[in-house]
Amino acid sequence: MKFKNDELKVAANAIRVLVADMVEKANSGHPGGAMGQADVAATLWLEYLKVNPAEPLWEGRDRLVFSGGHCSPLVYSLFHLSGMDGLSLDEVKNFRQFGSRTAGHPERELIRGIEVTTGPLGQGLAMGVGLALAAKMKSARNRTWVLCGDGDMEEGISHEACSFAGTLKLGGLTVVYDSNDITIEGHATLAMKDDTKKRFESYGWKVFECDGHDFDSIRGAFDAAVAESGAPVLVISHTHIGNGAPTKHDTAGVHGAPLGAEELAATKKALGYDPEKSFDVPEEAYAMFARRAAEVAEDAKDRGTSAAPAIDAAKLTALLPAFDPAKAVATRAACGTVMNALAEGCPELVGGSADLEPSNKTGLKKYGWISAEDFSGRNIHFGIRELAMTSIVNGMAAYGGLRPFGATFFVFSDYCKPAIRLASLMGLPSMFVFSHDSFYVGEDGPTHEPVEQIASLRVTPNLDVYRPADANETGACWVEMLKRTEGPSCILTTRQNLPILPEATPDKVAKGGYVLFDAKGDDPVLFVATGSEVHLCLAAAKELAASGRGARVVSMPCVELFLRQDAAYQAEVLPASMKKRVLAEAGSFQGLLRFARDLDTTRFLTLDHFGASGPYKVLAQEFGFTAEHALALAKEL
Ligand SMILES: Cc1ncc(C[n+]2csc(CCOP(=O)(O)OP(=O)(O)O)c2C)c(N)n1
Ligand SMILES: [Mg+2]
Repeated sequence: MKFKNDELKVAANAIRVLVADMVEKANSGHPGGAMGQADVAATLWLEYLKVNPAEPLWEGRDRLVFSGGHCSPLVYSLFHLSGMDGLSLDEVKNFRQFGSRTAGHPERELIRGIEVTTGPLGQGLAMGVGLALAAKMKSARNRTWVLCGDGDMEEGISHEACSFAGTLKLGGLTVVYDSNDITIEGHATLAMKDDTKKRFESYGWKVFECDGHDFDSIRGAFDAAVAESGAPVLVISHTHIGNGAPTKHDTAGVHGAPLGAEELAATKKALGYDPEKSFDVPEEAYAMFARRAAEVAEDAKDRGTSAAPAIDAAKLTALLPAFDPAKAVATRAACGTVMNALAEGCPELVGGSADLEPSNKTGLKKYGWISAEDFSGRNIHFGIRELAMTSIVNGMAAYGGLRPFGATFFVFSDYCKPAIRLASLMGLPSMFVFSHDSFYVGEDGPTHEPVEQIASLRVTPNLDVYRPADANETGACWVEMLKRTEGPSCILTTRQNLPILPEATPDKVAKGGYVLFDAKGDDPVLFVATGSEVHLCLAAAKELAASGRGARVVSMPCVELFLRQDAAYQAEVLPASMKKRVLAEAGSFQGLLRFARDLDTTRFLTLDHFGASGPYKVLAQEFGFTAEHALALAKEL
């Protein structure tokens, strides 16, 4: 569908004025970037983008990402004008108010049609790469469009994600860069002087430029973008921030503050609007969006909406490998064995590592590695790009129909953290495998030995953190991770071998924490442990029991899952009466702190300082990670 240029101008100005009114009424928000992108956004939506506002999750839809989440008034204008998920004018008027769907930054969970939550600059761009990659891997024909700005280009993640996309010659992806040369502190060149065009060309992208206020120029670039199928495309759209505001356009001041009554009135006058009226949308604008919606709806008619793949837990559990009880195995190795077994029953499982696959053991051996020439494999070389990997996994999870994972050393989860947080906020079922989970890494030393990471992940809302104690727990944890659809999970695995726990059955692990060993006796000590420390506690508890004292060991592979069990089960596993407790985990004491009942009768077998370089057996002695020390701590109680 093509509109006349002066028709597009009507739509673009309707967006501009709505944006300005929204920010003015809320007395909060960012009008500049949204107003500056109005011409590009109107052209994209009305002539190129395939979305069906009446069926926001239609499977064949183009995916649109607003990477500059601060430009949310642009999102809400487009969604209201087109009727996306029924967004009403009253909701637009409620911009940024408590409980409204028109939140400060666009949130995936609030309005269907917002593909991914954005706000932390750069991540939208990387998730766009993930959406485009998912489309390729599913042989889908939809396109991915990303709108982004100077901030996204300055962020390091843009380099990681776009280099990755160039390597894969990721066609179907168009990134429209709103190059207005303004950020918060002033002109963009204050902090960025690289040549974006050359930079992207060096990644293998096709780059086109346009005047983002000239509809023919915009169409020229978009037509070229759509015609390109063998590479990702960057459209550098030269615009003026705050375009339409007579005195404030082109200034940093219009980035993130209301125009003010005077400038707003002058803007409306200049655009032919009545300065006395607010939220006054011309019927002609609604009619144009309705015509476009009808056109796409016709196209969408015979195609469904994407449903999350149903995970059959019983079927997956039956696929779990049996581990020889006599043979100690590192949980990273068990993890690889388990993933390969589950991959058979879960065709949606795809992913890769940030260049550490031989260490993480995450390769799905029966399946190929994707490349620019062939996307039929299930393994991905993410390259040494942990943050982009995590965001790309999120984008793939957001696409639907895939269960993607990323992997690296646990200590580098810090590099992944901003995107893990966003996955948690969005409730996306992204999965992460973090091997080398503690100081037991040994010789690589403190740069590679996680300490505070486990506690910091556990304080992230809506994130499940699994730290299995053996191969059997590892398998059961994987089934739990695949069952989860409402948020991300990560699994921490060991480099070193661990004995097998035949008692660790999937039904027990499914409760997050369970009684692994229980000896009745006087004055009992309760051990709560995760991962490798379960074995130290088990040895200590057996000693205590042999001396006639009560001793219980609770293995706690997933604190979050345990805390979702009913109160009765939790009390049964951790009776309030058992106040004498040893909490054991090779990381910060804060990781298991919530299981202390009384600090005076609690001992911590934890690591509260950085590790060191050396053979892990020496480090374990030095740091007190021995059964003797666990026993001594218990005896102190
Ligand atoms: C990771 C991250 N850092 C900082 C910010 C705060 N912030 C929001 S917008 C912005 C400037 C963005 O400039 P640009 O992308 O050019 O947007 P424009 O001013 O053109 O609208 C900054 C620093 C953020 N949202 N995310
Ligand atoms: Mg800018």
